[in-house]
Amino acid sequence: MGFIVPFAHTSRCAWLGASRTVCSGPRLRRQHRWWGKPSAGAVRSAVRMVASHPAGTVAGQSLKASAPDERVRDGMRLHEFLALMSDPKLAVAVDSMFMACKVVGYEVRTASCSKEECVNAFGDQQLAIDLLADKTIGDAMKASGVIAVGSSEEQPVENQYGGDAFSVAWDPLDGSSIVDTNFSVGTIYGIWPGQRLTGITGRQMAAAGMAVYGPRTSMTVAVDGIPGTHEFLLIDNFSGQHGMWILVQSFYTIDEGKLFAPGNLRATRDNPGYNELFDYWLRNKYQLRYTGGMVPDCNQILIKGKGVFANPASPSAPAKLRVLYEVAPIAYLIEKGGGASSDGEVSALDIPIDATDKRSQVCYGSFGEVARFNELVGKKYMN
Ligand code: FBP
Repeated sequence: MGFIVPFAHTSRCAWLGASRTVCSGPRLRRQHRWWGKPSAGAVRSAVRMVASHPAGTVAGQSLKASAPDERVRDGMRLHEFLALMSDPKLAVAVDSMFMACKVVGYEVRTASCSKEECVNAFGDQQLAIDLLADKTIGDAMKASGVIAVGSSEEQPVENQYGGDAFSVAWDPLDGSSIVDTNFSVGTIYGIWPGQRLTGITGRQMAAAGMAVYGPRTSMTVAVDGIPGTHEFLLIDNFSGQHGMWILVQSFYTIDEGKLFAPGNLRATRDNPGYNELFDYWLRNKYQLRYTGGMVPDCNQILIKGKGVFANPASPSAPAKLRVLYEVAPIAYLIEKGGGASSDGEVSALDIPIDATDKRSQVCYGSFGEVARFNELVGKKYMN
């Protein structure tokens, strides 16, 4: 099923409003509510959107929420959110990932690292930080008791963990090329029902998340049965809430807007479509926001509620992002958050995962931006 560049999508965003302060963190973000009068600005942008976008399409059944879950509220604690989930075993799996990422956040923040090794605060030599993170997450998944199969980008095999309900795939520390430069990095994960991680697609996921280890430690998560994508903040200010995960905002729409994160830029040399798209962004004065870390670069699209992330392939710069550990889980978060994803033709949630090392080019963002990617880049250089 195809979607013509969605007009209704933009006008509906205009009905959003309500700002709020939640916890002690420096946060104030718009939360999308579904009632209120569309502002003149929103109508103008809707008109501009139709005028500026190619009649592109975005394939695949959107996971965009028809309305928010009124039970989800800012300031709620993680255990209150988990209690809303219909499957208690899935809640255990998600809770275990939150616990593991809290520890990984601490390890990232305190271990002084070079690429090869880490020396902890006690001067003890340690595994490189991504192997340390991988072990922390693997141990937590085993201990949860609900995970049948676990697999990570560090060990791309299907490990039997003895549980019976779910299987989980994770990239323990995405952004290995920027961790030593102290840029924000993150953990990405996807949870599937059942006992296998190949012969599946992202659309079968039951939950996904990405932890961001930046100035703050946060977790962006989406779960089956609860509309939208939600951001939790780890409180580490030695207050009464120290060590707690608190919900700070929810995302239901990704608007049209001029923010771009162009990955694998070397591919513009021999992918004319990507070169054309890059020119389009420059010509239309898009704001460049790219760190080289997929987690912060994609998370910003949910937080800003607009923009596009792309990592296209070309003959000399083939696709490197892995569908199981990176591409599909982030597609789930973006699409549940009201945006779109694509491999140049279909939603990234519909890419068959026939091997743990399957790689793909990808684009995430507003429906209009993804439609333009499909139009200009397509799948010419994806075998
Ligand atoms: P790793 O899995 O090796 O960390 O690589 C993934 C990644 O670093 C992404 O985080 C990022 O978006 C991309 O590679 C950067 O690609 P490029 O340097 O080609 O723009």
